Amino acid sequence: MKRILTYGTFDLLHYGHIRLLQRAKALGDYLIVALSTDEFNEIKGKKAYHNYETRKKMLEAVRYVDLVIPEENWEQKINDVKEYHVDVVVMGSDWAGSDRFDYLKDYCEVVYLDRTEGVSTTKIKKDLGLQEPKNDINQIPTPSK
Ligand code: C2G
Repeated sequence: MKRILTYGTFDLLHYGHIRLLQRAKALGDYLIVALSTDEFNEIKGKKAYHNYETRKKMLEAVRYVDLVIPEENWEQKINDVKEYHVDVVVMGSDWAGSDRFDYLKDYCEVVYLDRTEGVSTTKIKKDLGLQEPKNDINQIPTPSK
């Protein structure tokens, strides 16, 4: 049983995430996703649209995912690899060579898969106009009824 582990926020689950999970699972038999908690997202400087529980439920519904665990800090990865007997850590190529992952090569294989071009959670939010509203000082306040 070859065990694969990947990390991420997986907010507004999209085709780029699904392709990553699909290719990661194809490298082995069991795929674990360490999902960034809302608190860790704050540390990462990310504000997810869906909270952790919702993002977890969505990932658990993906056929390639066998287990979802919380990602609470940058430091837990070696422990995760040992605790879950991980053979391969997989990340998208935007993480290639990162000191957040390359050191894991002393404990398991580390594979970076090409990122899917043209889609991202940030792009979806922007295209849907979900970006945080800017304080438009010129906005004329609507008169209260
Ligand atoms: N991804 C991808 N193609 C995209 C978008 C994302 O392959 N178009 C991959 C990313 O490279 C990552 C995974 O999908 O491997 C999850 O992406 P994010 O949720 O953006 O993850 P990130 O915020 O990079 O969190 O400790 C590591 C962090 O938790 C990784």
